[in-house]
Amino acid sequence: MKDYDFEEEFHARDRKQFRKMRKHAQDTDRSKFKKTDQVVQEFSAQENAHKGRVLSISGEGSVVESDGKQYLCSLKGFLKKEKNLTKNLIAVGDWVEFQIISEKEGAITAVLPRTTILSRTDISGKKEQLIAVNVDIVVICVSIFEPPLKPSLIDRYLIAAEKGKLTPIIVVNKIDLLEGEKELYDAFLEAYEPLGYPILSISTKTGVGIEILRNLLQNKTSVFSGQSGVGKSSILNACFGLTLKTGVLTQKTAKGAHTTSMAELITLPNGGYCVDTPGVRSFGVWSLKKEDVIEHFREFKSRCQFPDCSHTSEPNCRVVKNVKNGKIPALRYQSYLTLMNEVQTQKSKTTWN
Ligand SMILES: Nc1nc2c(ncn2[C@@H]2O[C@H](COP(=O)(O)OP(=O)(O)OP(=O)(O)O)[C@@H](O)[C@H]2O)c(=O)[nH]1
Ligand SMILES: [Mg+2]
Ligand SMILES: [Zn+2]
Repeated sequence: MKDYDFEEEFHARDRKQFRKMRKHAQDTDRSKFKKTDQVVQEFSAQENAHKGRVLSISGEGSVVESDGKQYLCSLKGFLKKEKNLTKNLIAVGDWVEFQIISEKEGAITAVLPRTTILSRTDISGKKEQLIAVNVDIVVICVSIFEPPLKPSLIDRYLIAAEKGKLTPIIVVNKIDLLEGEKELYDAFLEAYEPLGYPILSISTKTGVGIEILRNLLQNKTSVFSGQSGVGKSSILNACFGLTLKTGVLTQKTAKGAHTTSMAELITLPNGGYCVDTPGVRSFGVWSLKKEDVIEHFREFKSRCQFPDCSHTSEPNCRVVKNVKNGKIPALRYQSYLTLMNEVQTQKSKTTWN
């Protein structure tokens, strides 16, 4: 299987197909579309605005829920003109105003102010892509093996969470696979536990940790993020008795098969919401700056005697010395170097293999 740099590339195949079908439908049925335009105008005159929440977005439009009903909504033309540095105007979790066109259709007229934003750099490297908004918690899902741990991906999500005002929780799934091979897991805990982020080790296979996670997410809105195949959908199924589609790993690379194809806001049985997202292969933090990286690796600051040190090649830098003598975990420093290298070379999009 081809390795896709961004999951969009993977799913683009389906979207292309869908666009073709839509174009064909439009070409062959102009009357229907004209009629819809007309109805939208009539409703606009009546200022018949409803408030709703965006559950999912696809090529067909945005599914908006309001008063227990779902409407497939298009965007009003004037909203589209606002497109600038943001790739998508509407995101999963958005509160919107919309006009009802029919039993199942609507048109979004306004997007209400957002409290939190989880975003990334889009495939072009030039625009911000919103993943989910108005979400309290980002669950950073990782596994130690299958797929292998990528510490710099964790740091990318942690930085994105801080920028977007979300509370991060790191969930290490698949700990049933650790038997006898705990070295990398221990190194990860040694590096990340002292930083104070909540870390929870779980297994959907044995059930360990599932109840704790369920309680943490109850009555909150959370977004599940991470590489394809780490078990995001499996965890949600285990915690909340859902039936989300889960996939198998490719045997050769132990990577996921991009099973979840679009972000979706799901109502939890006993209160709260969660967003399942498609797994990423790379995650560029939108508008990542050197200061963001320095701020994120704040534990280095007190270790170094030089105020403007990059902690890379400066002679006598105590951070470098502490890495050498093991006082700073190599795992964390390696992640720092990866991110610093990215901002210094002005690359907004990188892979980290
Ligand atoms: N050994 C083990 N395997 C697990 C565990 N949790 C999930 N898996 C397996 O991991 C594979 C991928 O799970 P998914 O839930 O589809 O992963 P995902 O993160 O949602 O993947 P995408 O939707 O592609 O992003 C499946 O074969 C699951 O059965 C676990 O705790 N232990
Ligand atoms: Mg999934
Ligand atoms: Zn230094």
